[in-house]
Amino acid sequence: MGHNITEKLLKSHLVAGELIPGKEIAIRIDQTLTQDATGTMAYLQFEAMGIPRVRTDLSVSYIDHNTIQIGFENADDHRYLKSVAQRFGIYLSRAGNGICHQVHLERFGRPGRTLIGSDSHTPTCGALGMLAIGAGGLDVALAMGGEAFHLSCPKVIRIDLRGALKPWVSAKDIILHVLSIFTSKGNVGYVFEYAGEALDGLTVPERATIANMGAECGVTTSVFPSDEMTRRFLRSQGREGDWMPLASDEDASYDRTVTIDLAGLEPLAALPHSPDHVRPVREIGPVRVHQVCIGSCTNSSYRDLATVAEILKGRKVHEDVSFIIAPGSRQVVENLAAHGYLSKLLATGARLMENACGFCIGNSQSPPSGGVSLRTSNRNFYGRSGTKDAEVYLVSPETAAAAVITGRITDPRTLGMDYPRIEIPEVFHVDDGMIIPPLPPSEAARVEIVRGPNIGAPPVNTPLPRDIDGVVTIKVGDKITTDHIIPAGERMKYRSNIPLYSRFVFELVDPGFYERAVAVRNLGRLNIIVAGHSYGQGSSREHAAICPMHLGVRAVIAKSFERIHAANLINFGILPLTFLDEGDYEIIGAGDHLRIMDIPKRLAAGGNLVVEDTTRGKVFEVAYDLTERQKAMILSGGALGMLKRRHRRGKA
Ligand code: MIC
Ligand code: SF4
Repeated sequence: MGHNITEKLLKSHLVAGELIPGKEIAIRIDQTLTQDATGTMAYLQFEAMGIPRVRTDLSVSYIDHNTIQIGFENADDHRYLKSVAQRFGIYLSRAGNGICHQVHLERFGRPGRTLIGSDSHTPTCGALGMLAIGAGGLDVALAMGGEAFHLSCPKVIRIDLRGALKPWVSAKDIILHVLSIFTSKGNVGYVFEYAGEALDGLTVPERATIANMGAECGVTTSVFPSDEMTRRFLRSQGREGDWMPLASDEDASYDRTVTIDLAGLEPLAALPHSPDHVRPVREIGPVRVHQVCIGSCTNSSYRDLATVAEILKGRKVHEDVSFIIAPGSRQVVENLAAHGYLSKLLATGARLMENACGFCIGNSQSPPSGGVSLRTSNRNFYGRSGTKDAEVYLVSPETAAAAVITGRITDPRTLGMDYPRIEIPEVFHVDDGMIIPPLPPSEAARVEIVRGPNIGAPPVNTPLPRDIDGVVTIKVGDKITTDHIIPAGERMKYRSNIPLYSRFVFELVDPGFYERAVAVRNLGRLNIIVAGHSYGQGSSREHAAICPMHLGVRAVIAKSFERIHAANLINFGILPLTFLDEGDYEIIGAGDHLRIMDIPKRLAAGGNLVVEDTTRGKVFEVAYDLTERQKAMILSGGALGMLKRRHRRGKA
């Protein structure tokens, strides 16, 4: 039988396991990417592994998240990242060069290759026919060290795109529609593979918008074929030589097929506070808008910004609206400028921001109190914008532009103008001057690594005790995101300083958590988190595991987990346990005293773990989904601890 694209990519990189959905496999990783907010920790971990140079075909370190630099911390991190890149053979994309996913798509992504990145939107490069997966920094560090990447062999859903988009409807509306079908939970362990005649009309940056937000569905990744469109895009980047064709076989099979008629789509929006809370824009009504932000790794390509410029040409921003533009890359800005679009945007009253994550991660441009913000980004989680009571809607660039003019949520089809269709340059102006290439090994070995006072040692957990004597320090509901667990925004500058950053764990949900967790830890007990479905949605930030670990959290009992977060918990020696009977979730209360006995023995036997809630006088069982490799990792206190011990044994 023939293979689909996902199977082909997995098969050509498989180093262990069999391609049986649900079974653990290991694949070889060709490329890695990191960004600064997760990268410092990833490189500290890489350093701890004691490997002289990265063993991938290509590794790139991007500086795009913490570029506001209030205080010395981030500038110190940037300096550290540069020195590490030079020491270990890594490309460095400097601050101001652009958002990692946009730049990687433009300059480095290659069809047929594997990529893992310490950022959950790494699947953006799936638009090029890559197998691109988001992971925790430690997994990326291991891949840089030449270790295979372990994952559960995914099931593949084919999304067949038919027909053609109507005017004013664009790629963002396709993925919002996909989110309305699949929602943001229950898709762990799947890959979305796009197919169908409509792909002929979708450029690579449009495909990238779709692949990018597959992350919000929680899938392992999204994949597109590599076809003539892909070739054209690579040619426009001066990289046609990187092209290879990649398509599914005629008789390939899929777990399921969903067909979408693009002609039936209309402008959509994700309402506060979840990307899957999708409604047609025309049904929302003329809600007053205070801010419009266009950018982020989802919608900041040349096509997106040039379209906005054409819609807004000759108009002025509504007086109640603050209009923010954050282009995806320096290349996008330079090409917009060369074709006259940048001046059109500026003449409209756009506030031009750096080519970085910026507003999307809430480290700048927070909306006013109770304000409504229309954004082209991918996440509108509660509080992420930096203003707790703000209402953030996720929309296409076209719908965002309509609100710039009217100051209201407006269906762009009602603007009464012709839909501008943008000519995409056959060849982009390309300048890689802001990317520092790796040094040759002899020079690299002499580079001194520069560490500022904000940069601590990578934290390592202790081996798991036989019994957990713990307290439920917090009980949370469904869909708790990593933004809830450890906020980014203005707190993100402490990413390299775990003791300091840990003070903000659950800050948005329960500001008393930190004090309580420390009190429990000081009593010599362990902390336990109890949660509902889809715990750890959203980002790949391993700080959502590291900081709780630092506070003595040793187990999370949830109804279900998101993939990257579960992997991060395991990597740092925290047990991810699931309720066998969801009724037990209702019984446990915050503050309860729990005992989980004989853990190593029970893990070895493969049976469920038994939890005794001594406060309620209840005993119940919990399950776990751990391979033998992961069990060993948890028992020895996480991946780094295990690796260090392995190295010590190797040396002895
Ligand atoms: C995000 O969009 O939430 C981030 C910030 O890019 C994160 C990574 C991080 O927390 O550093 C992600 O998506 O993985
Ligand atoms: Fe940056 Fe936002 Fe994309 Fe995360 S989602 S990588 S913060 S632009």
